[in-house]
Amino acid sequence: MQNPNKKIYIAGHNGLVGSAIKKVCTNKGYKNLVLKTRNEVDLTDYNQTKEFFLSEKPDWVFLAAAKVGGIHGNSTYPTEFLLENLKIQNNVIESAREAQCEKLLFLGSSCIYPKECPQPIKEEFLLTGKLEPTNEPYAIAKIAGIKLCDAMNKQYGTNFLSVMPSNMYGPNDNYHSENAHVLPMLLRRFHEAKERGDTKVSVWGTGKPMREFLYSEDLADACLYLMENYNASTLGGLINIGTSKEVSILELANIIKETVGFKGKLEFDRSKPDGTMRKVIDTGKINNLGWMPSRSLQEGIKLVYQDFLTNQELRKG
Ligand code: GFB
Repeated sequence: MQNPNKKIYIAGHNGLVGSAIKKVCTNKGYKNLVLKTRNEVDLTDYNQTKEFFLSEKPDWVFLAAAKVGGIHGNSTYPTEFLLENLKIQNNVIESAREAQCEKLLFLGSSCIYPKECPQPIKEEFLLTGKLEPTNEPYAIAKIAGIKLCDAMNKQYGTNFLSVMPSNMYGPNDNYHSENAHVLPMLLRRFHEAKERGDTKVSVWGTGKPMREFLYSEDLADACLYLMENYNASTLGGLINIGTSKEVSILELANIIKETVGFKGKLEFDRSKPDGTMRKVIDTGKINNLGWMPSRSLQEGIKLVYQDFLTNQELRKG
């Protein structure tokens, strides 16, 4: 651990990833966390963001504030996914440079890589092909953020790193019935079907796409580990974080069905898109630095179901 009094700003501390980073930093003994809600500092507003950074002058910045969502949300609101993400990341990254922050960690997602990438996906495959159309606006915003961090490192000597996790899940997720990611949506759908005594549950697409799921606290642990140890000039500006373990959507649905205790059948809705068929990332770079994930998918889903049962009315959105 480094100096426990490091001033750490977590942008997006109430979200899936930001709340996990907050928990891991607190558990490791960091005492000086700066946490601001959207009402206190609107990160889509450059003047507010700059003023906040210049008065607080954090040492470390975790940039976990973003407009995120699943395949339907991404396809339905392409403008917001592009524009809100560009605004937030531009304002935060630029302000962090102006406030001379020591380090910044920018969070994206494995969907930034080309749709037809060789698998597992290495960091160097960025910008080697066309993107998956359902999440192109989000991916383009995140690629712009990676390039902004790289440009500042090169031109101004900053130490800003971009981290690309696989599909995330964990406590404090969004359970919206249409716009959320597959794991929380299926968890909610199976739970509600069980409560109503339904005999079947709809699963979108063919069930064949493969996904790699990472528990949010494992990601947070990796982010803090990197923050404490990385130097973007030796590590490069981009690093993947994942488990390297894939499951099909069918396998995922069956694990959730079992965890929830739903006894009926699955019904595939082929009118809904499959999206990318496969996107397993190569995690050799972070594994070689000494970091490994610790939770299995079965374990993680049990923890998330407990969180859902405790907070379900808050989470549905
Ligand atoms: O999490 P998800 O929506 O996003 O997962 P992506 C979509 C996959 O799960 C597709 C299937 O293959 C869907 O057909 N699926 C099955 C479902 N049932 C459901 C359901 O009830 N809801 C949802 N949402 N999907 C996102 C990107 O891609 O991944 C983002 O759009 C981001 O930009 C995120 O990168 C991590 O994995 O396809």
